Amino acid sequence: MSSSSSRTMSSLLLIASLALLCSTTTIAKQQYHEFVIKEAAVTRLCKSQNIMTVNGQFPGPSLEVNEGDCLVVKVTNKGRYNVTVHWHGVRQMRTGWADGPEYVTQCPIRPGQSYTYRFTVQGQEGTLWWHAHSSWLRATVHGALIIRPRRGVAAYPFVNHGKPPVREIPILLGEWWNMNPIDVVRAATRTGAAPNISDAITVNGQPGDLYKCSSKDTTTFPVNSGETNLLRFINAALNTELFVSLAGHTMTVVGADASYTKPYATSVLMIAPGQTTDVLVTFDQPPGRYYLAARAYASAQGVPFDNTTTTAIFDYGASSSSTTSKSPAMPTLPAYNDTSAATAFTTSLRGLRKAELPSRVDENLFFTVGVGLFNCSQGQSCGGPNNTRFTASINNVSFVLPSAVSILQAHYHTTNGVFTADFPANPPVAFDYTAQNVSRGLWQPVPGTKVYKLKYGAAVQLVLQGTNIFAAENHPIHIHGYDFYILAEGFGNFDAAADTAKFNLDDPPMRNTVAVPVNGWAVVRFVADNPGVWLMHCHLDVHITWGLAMAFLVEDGVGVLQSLEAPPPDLPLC
Ligand SMILES: [Cu+2]
Repeated sequence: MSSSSSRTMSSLLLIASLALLCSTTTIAKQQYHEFVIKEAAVTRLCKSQNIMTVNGQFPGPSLEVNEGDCLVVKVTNKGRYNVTVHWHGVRQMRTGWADGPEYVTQCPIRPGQSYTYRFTVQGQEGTLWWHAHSSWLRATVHGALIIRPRRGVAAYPFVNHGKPPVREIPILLGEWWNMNPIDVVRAATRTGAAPNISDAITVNGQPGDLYKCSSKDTTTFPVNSGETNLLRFINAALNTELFVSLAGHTMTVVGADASYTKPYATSVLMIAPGQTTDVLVTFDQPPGRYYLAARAYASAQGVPFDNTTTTAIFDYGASSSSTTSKSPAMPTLPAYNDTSAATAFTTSLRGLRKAELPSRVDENLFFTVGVGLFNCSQGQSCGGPNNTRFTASINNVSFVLPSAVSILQAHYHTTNGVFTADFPANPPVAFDYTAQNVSRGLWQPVPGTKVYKLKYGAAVQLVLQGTNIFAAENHPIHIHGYDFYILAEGFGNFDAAADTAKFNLDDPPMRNTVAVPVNGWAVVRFVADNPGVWLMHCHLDVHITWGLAMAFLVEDGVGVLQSLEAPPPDLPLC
């Protein structure tokens, strides 16, 4: 070996070992946190119940890092259910073992056990979040993950009169059941029927003034007159896409899913589960109290949903009793079925900078996404419509998790029999996906644990095509381990000949979750530069429960820096 190549090799090894140790440069730092999963008693909607929490907090603790920092989070399970934690939107370059989806990248942390997640947050700035990725625990086990620009060397690209925002306010939108959410999903899985809808939408864990027994605990955000603040919205709800509005104030979107956007001024946001939206608001109205309100965007016709409205209060001028006695101003929200309002919002977002897109496409994928119904087989409970069981699928495969080992472990140790690599690149049968009456013969998917293999560095274009099977619906599709550009979206069937011309290759928004229009399509592009096994799924938990998921298996490239790290020694066993 020549001296220069041995020097290259040793510096590569040095970089690799530094990455493993999680200590990086002098600027970046390592943060250590302990998450104890445990029950806590809370009262909502006049009723006390025990919920699963992190450290007894609901919502859970906010983690605040600077870009480039390394997080070390020891999760100890003192609850009664298996649990894992997913760091939603974090790219996890080479650290798939820390991604978290149960039976995909790790076996669950059993009650009494612990596991330490180690990863670096790099190349992403804005708002992400963390949540349990096991059954429906994420209903109450979730919190914000805030990423500020790198310490000392970078700043927000948005300023107001040369000043950064005065306050930064995380706003977690959630969904509340007057029941243990685990019991809700278990009942649905047993009967085959749809799970119960939630009883409330929440802002930072509180339903707000429009619900019984809730007024005294309504979330209130104190602000000062004239200041510009950064609101970091996270939709942590399980099954509900949300419209959000703030009375009397314009919101200027500056980021989504921890990627910056061109500033976009609007009176209403649509945030799907899994998505985040960062907005600037200048509090320049007459001092007083203003409601922030959120309620469902429910795109599936005839499907029950939580039609309640959550509120929180922005308060500037609360100290005088004359203003507190008046009820706060209420914003106007779009109707629950206002697809035009949802589409107007999502299609207005643009990336801040010019996209770095490869001109070539190596993998042209076309995936149908939608729900379906299994016919009843003998001995089954079939509580779905007309004696069926609800299901969901991608390209007619209804995803089944393994149970003895995770897919990533099976891949790393080349264990056979856990998954197959034959996930189809196209629907097995082409049909009119968005027709009024899709033939009943196409409503029943095939269960399977299938992955789609990608070569390291492959440029992937993926058309996500919604179907009108059972009921068309806007599906928030999330890809683990990747951000992707959204090149275009539309209604009806994707038509390559006509729709390719509409692609925005200049400044498309980059996200980790795309809300695929109801009875429509979205086209995303990414480069497979992160080796590992990466779940892609609908972020409506009811749909992932039914199998609306698949996984990409991205192969190692050349050398250690293009390869998945070795599994950590404390990786849980199944
Ligand atoms: Cu869905």
